[in-house]
Amino acid sequence: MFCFQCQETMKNEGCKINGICGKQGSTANLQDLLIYTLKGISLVAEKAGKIEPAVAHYITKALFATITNASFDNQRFIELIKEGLQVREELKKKFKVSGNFHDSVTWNAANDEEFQAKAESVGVLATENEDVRSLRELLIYGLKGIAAYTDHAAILGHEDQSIYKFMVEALASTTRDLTVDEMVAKVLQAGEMAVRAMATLDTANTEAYGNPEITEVNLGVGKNPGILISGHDLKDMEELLRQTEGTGVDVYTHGEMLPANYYPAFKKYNHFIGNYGNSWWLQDKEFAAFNGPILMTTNCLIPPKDSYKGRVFNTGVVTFPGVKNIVEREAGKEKDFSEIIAMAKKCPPPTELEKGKLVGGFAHNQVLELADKVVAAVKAGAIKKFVVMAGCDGRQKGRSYYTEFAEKLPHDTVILTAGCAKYRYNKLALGDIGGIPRVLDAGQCNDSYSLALVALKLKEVFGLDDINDLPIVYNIAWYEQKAVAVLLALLFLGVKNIHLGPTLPAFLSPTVAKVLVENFGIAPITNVADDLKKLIG
Ligand code: SF4
Ligand code: SF3
Repeated sequence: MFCFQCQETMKNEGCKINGICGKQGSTANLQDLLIYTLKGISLVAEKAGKIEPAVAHYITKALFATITNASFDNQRFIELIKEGLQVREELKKKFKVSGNFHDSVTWNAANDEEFQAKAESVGVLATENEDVRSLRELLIYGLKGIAAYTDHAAILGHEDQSIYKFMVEALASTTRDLTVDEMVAKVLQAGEMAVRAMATLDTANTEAYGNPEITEVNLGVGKNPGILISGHDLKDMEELLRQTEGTGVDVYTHGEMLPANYYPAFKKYNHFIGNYGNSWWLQDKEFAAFNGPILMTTNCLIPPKDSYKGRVFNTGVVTFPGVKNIVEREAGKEKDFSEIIAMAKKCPPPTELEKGKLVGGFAHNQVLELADKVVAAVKAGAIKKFVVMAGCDGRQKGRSYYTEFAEKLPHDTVILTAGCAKYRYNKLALGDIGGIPRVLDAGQCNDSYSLALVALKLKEVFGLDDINDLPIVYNIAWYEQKAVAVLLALLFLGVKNIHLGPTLPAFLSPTVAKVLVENFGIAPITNVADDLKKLIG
């Protein structure tokens, strides 16, 4: 295997035997073969000149399944690859596409051993030139993030066909010898598509569940048994809340599901108690302490410990061998969570981890309602700078940098956040500026779109020509591929001088990193004191 798609990759070079994430080498290889199969399908779809909905949905689901910490199950990947081969052959037949124009269009395997053998030959390192490899993988990781957001939006009935068209073009492009400039252009186009994907998901979420609003989220526990729900899928959240109503079972969010607390449609449920615990990497301790069943709706799952494995349920693209999977909803019906609810009834209530409250819900609509107050605070000099600290959290010790950075920011700064990076500082007592909290949480990583909208609005209010003239600086933490999509989105929107940490991606070759530094001023973080001086002055 060779995988370097996430921030925790071995020695910031690449995982070569097994993943730091717990993914086996054979699983990583099958993920590579799945991506290779998608390239073949895309080449055929390009020749066919048409992307049918079933093909678009298959490509989206398959890309999403390869995101870090989503699926650890070889069998699931073999099924997905077989499905892909079928999709590819049917496309060829239907649109009379023939010829051996690329191996990804013709390869096949008779059994699981042949799948593994093929998988070993089509990985990341099959592209020998490190700059070509770097740009192709940057594009593919961006696509994975876009696919995740596209899938969530599609579940709520919102789709943008241009995104599917781009996925196909982009995947097909990675089989061709393009110039560096052409590859860079594709990567930037992925940024544009990431903006569209997040915008589509924003519309889907807010039309279905209302606009997030300022909310005090309870961090303590109640007396009833509970179900803990994590991940990013709000449709699962909706159905779980409806099915648990009146059962005596409470619902709590974990990790990236925390922002569900901000939506009016969910706040109306009295048995929705609040948020339990922190970000994904603490789940081994926190899931053990929760005592009741846990539903993982997307990444980030870590290999469950035996002490609580029997209480974990997966759904959507999340799969782990030996963990029960809640099957997809049939058209017009809900997913069936009755087994989880029945288990919860027999479990003790959660062990309390903390008490108190957390304030969030500052997505674009809510912030724009406060716009006058915010603008007045900036004009009066009460707010000197906004610091975007969005992105992901992770288990590396060095991420305490973000806690320290938040603590040491001057009191006339406001942190804008989204994604699970916030758990590094959202429980600090950072106070407020004239009633505006110093940490404004917009929501999940996809709600970084809200932060971009706020920046564009401020640019308009202050009559500026360039988004970079705003008193906003960017210190972003990344972990997995959705953060890659968010980063590309910000670059597409013209944001410069983003500081990225805890490390620059291993998949950026020195030449590609240089392109990003020279054209966009991207820089790695260094230490808190120097970065504060550089970003805040
Ligand atoms: Fe390693 Fe990250 Fe790939 Fe897992 S996802 S194998 S930790 S690079
Ligand atoms: Fe977190 Fe995985 Fe990225 Fe959605 S849940 S931000 S790491």
